[in-house]
Amino acid sequence: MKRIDAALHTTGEAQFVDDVPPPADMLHAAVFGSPVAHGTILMLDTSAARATDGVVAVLTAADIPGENQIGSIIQDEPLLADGAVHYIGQPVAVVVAESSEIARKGAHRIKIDIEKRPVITDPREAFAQGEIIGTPRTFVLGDVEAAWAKCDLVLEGRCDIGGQEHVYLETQRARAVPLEGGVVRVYASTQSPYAGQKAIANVLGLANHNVEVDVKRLGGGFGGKEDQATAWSCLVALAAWHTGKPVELVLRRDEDLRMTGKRHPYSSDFKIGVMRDGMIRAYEAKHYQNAGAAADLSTAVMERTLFHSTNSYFIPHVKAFAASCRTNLPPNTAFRGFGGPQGMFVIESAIAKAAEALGMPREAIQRKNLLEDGDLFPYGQRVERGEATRTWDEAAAAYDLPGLRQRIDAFNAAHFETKKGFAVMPICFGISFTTTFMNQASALVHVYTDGSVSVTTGGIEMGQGLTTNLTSIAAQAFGIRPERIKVESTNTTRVANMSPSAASATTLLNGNAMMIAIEQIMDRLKTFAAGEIHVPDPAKITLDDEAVLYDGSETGWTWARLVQTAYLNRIGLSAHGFFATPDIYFDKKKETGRPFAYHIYGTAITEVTLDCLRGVYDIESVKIVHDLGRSINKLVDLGQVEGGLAQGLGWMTVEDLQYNDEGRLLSGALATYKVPDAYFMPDDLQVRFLEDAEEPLGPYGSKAVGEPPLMYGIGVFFALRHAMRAFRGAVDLAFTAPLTPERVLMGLHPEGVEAPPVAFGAEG
Ligand code: MTE
Ligand code: LUZ
Ligand code: MOS
Repeated sequence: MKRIDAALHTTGEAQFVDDVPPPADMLHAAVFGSPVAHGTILMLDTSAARATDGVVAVLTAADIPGENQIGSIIQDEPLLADGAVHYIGQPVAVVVAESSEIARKGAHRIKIDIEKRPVITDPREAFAQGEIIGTPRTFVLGDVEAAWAKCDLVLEGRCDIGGQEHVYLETQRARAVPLEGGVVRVYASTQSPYAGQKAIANVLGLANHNVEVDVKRLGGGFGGKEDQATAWSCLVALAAWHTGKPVELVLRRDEDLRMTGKRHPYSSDFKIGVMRDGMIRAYEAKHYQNAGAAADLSTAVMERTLFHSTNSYFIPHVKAFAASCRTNLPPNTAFRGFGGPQGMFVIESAIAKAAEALGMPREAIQRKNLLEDGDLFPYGQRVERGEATRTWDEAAAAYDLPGLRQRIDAFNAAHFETKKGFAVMPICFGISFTTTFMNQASALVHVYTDGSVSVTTGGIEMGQGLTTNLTSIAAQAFGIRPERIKVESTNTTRVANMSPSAASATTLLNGNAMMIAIEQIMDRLKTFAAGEIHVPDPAKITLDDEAVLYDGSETGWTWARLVQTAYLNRIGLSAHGFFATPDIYFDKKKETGRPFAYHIYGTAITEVTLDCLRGVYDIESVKIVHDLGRSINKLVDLGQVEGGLAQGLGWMTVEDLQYNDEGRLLSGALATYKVPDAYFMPDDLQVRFLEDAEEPLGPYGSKAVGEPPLMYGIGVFFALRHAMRAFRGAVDLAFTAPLTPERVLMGLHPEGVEAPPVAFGAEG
């Protein structure tokens, strides 16, 4: 089956929030953001904006009828700044006008006077000053303090990891429509309709049932709309509440870049203890997370950093500490991997340092320490049906890992200014929201008398192929053609209390909820059919390609006849299904439990070529063995693997977020913030899916796929480091990401890029 949206996207027929023809009297909003990163508001003058021709309203914190609060985990984030500002771009006022041009003109006329206060952009500085969000946490396994003395070698180091802009194609936007009786409907581009509904209700002082949020699809979310779509929905709802008119807000790209949070930058310290044979005995990490100016999802992101702090390795003595540090940047948020990638980068850096010190190939240490069944994660869960060694060995064999090292060594011996490097990157990613209660989902299924089916779930189509997956699953569960199935918009009046579509678990959670609803309808239909067809056992009735079978044989009945007859006999043709992931729990006091339903494993081998005189490089190949379980749609899943990899490669290499000391985003346009394009991607990209890896919990044996492949991208950093060391092994290379061509050049030539680095031919 092809992706369900493909034709609509290709023809441009697919509708996003602002593509739906606007109501005649719709107004447009623009946001006035703080020009200063930290300070006290002394004066805010909106009179010139109000006096602008075509401006209908200018709203500030004082105009909020309910609570001026949108913080989800911790209530520390006002919708509109009140008294103080904490980052550049923080919404202070919203201007509502007849057009977006007029609204922006009005916003330009707002005058603000801010008494500046000290700006912090560095997480370690924030930590030192006690600017900590929530409480720091520590995961412990064994006893690192006692273990250090027993290690042959103990090494320490530091990592500095950059953030990442989501660059969803569709910027943040929302449209609010006031309905009768004070009810408001919001069309939003959000991964979390329920978060929007709750926040709007709170801001307007309404009951949840008086707020309806509807989401057709997203032009990408990548985590950037898990929490951070909420503010824009609240602002249009507030404007609609005041004006009584529909209001739309569409952020321009530059506004979106400036005002919204990103992947968290981290600064981390590591200490690793190894034996001469490459066994890792002890590992300690301290993570300082740059949370930005409000909590947002930072504490949950930080928790996942801890969960993934040992990646795919078993280490008997572990201590991992993390603190979420408040700075004067936009609140950082979810981004594909959700803190996991940062934790994995640090352990991979520690292993690189240990390998270099021991004079061993990095992959030898990695392979030796891979997780095996029964091993403990540093959070008390045991490895069950682990695939770290299986995916590694399959990748090593299929892609000739021993031959690759020989080929690269030979190349490097024969070339001076061009060097090659490679890295193996195993991944292990836990599936489930780490906040256990979020692992629940509902679905509403209707069968109409013509045999067509309507499905609503709490899941969001954000480009990842959820609609295609749900259609396939529903068609299979009913035994009917996929054309019979229509997946509806996600709507808070049809499905209540949904969790965000996130954590890669959308098909797992919502697919199962939908299957439970379908099973209820099918049970009723089968019981009814048994009577009509005069057969004894309803359980032996099945549907295959719309034919009703008994014990595998034709009955002469079809789906259409069955549904029509059931209706006339007053059999219910609708059902609501509810699913909650079984057997997961976590005790935050003891920091142990079984937080994940299962883990995703895989291995990537990355090869690069580096021009050591210019710092520029080419990603030659990335070759992956990945576990999808039993895929629902291989093309959809392949798209997820390749797309995730692209984002991971970009994060590690060219995507360089730069803020100055005043908290101003310098890479505030897509001209200065580079993302990987088709040419940047490896020429040779191969993906093999693991056989016989069905997941009993997933719909039809499928496994989650959305986030894990991003972490294959981490390999490119170590492949580049390998090539750099082949050119100049003696220089001390930093574990600073992204490894841009500029950083490569300066890393290779620390004495200055103009001086000739070494006598020609002296190294190789
Ligand atoms: N793929 C596309 N095309 N667009 C997206 O926004 N988001 C990613 C991933 N793949 C995303 C995507 C993220 S961050 C997550 S958590 C998952 O998809 C969410 O969808 P899933 O739960 O269905 O995998
Ligand atoms: N969101 C969340 C997530 O709230 N909890 C999680 O564990 C998570 N994991 C990945 C991505 N988003
Ligand atoms: Mo994805 S970071 O869970 O939205």
